[in-house]
Amino acid sequence: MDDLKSKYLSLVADAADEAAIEDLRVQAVGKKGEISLKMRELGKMSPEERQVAGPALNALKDEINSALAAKKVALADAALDERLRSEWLDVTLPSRDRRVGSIHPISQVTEEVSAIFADMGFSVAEGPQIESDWYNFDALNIPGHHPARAEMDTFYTHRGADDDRPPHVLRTHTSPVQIRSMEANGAPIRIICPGRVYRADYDQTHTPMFNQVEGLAIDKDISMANLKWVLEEFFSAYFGARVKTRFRASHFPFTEPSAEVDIQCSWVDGQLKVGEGDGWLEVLGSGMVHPKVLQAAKIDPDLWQGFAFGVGIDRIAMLKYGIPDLRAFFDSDLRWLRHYGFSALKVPTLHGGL
Ligand code: 2NL
Repeated sequence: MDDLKSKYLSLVADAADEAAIEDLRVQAVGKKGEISLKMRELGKMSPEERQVAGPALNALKDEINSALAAKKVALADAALDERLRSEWLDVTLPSRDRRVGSIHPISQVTEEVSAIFADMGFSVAEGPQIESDWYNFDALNIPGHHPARAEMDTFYTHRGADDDRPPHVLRTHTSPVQIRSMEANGAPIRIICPGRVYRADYDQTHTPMFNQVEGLAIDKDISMANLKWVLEEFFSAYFGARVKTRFRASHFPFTEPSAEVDIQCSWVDGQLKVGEGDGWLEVLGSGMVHPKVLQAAKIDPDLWQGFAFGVGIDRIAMLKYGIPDLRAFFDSDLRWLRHYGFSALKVPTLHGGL
């Protein structure tokens, strides 16, 4: 019995892990373990022998069980100590650098413009970028022979060989959105239509896709005086300084009379300043909506009249933020724009990353 005890206590002491302890438990006190076999022999003993051996075996079983349990706890403690020693974190290390997303400057300017016009009672209308030639041209009094309708200037969709419907176009302005709005809601109406437009043009100052915002106000007594006030109000709010405008007679098929609008500016040390000096910069086309256009949009030109205008978003974004080349908007790496003060790019990071 003493042999058994010293054998198992030393085996337990030497056990390297939990699996070894479990093996020892089965071997010593398991159903077919050495102690259990000894206990089974108690039946063959005389009562006197049994009275001595029984309690001794029980005591031995208890002792081995508690040695196993104690060793198990000791091993777990040692394992935890080892983990605490090896698995540590330097919480003072800087976090990993991450890329920071931001709002594209065109989207940002579109939001600014929409907010300013919203203050003047204009809501935002949107429509399809692939249009029928009716909405893009005919409804706007642009005749079939007009150069804008030539393949050279407009992207046309492809029709199948046996399909003789007229092809659709990528809208060349957001005017079709205004036609659709007039048709759907009637007059009076005050909307702006920002969005992507397409023209087959590519050089320093033209990209085949660009962004435009058009505005439309139709009521019983809207005049060009209202147009001038709205535009001056807009430019002043947008550029953050009182901006004068100059109207020059012009021609568009969809307005009559038509005017090109310049804003007041000056050049100081090679830098353009909007809203000061005696220079003028052309930024916008406008006019009173042509009666034929109202008619095409199911509005009675004998009852209603109004103004419309169109301006390039890219252009007014460049003017406000001093961006020299239109193609910058198509650069996927926009970090350079921080230089021009685009607020959405000034995202604070933990440790001065991007
Ligand atoms: C330009 C010219 C302009 C319009 C757009 C318009 C829309 C309707 C009816 C009449 Cl539905 N006009 N839009 C009017 C005048 C000029 O844009 O050169 N933009 C940069």
